[in-house]
Amino acid sequence: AGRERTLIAVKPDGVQRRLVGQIIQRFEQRGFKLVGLKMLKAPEDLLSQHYHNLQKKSFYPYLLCYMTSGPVVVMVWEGFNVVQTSRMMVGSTNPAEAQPGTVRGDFSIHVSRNVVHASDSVAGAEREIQLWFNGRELIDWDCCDHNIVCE
Ligand code: YYY
Ligand code: MG
Repeated sequence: AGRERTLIAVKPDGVQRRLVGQIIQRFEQRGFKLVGLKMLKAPEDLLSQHYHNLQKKSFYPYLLCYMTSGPVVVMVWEGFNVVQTSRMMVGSTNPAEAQPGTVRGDFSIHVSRNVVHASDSVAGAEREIQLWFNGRELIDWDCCDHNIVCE
């Protein structure tokens, strides 16, 4: 369980608003380990696979337009229960319902511009990590505080 991984992405609005550092800081200070990080302009075919379950939604074309409007910063974070804890740290999909203290609850107001992505299940995380990263981009390393933050 200590090696669970999730995909976190700062979306184009988050990058434009210079929130990348603050978002990384939250995951670092929580105790998770960064194992992958890159910036890119996401190609449309990658996004259509990433959001394959939303293709029939009315907002889907707007979502694609937004996600290709600028670069994203994509990360893989590792640690105990990281998928569920990250979803809690990110907050509700609709920022109007996101608790203060969450990324969306602190930095956003509208569902179409909610700053950050977080995988919603362990299986979903594995799928998304494979989609966005190749194996060589994921770094196998030991963080010196591993046995301090987790049994
Ligand atoms: O996983 P999460 O990002 O919290 O929500 P999803 O239901 O997977 O939707 C992905 C993405 O789509 C959401 O972060 C914003 C956008 N979206 C939207 O623009 N309008 C909606 N009514 C619902 C979702
Ligand atoms: Mg989702």
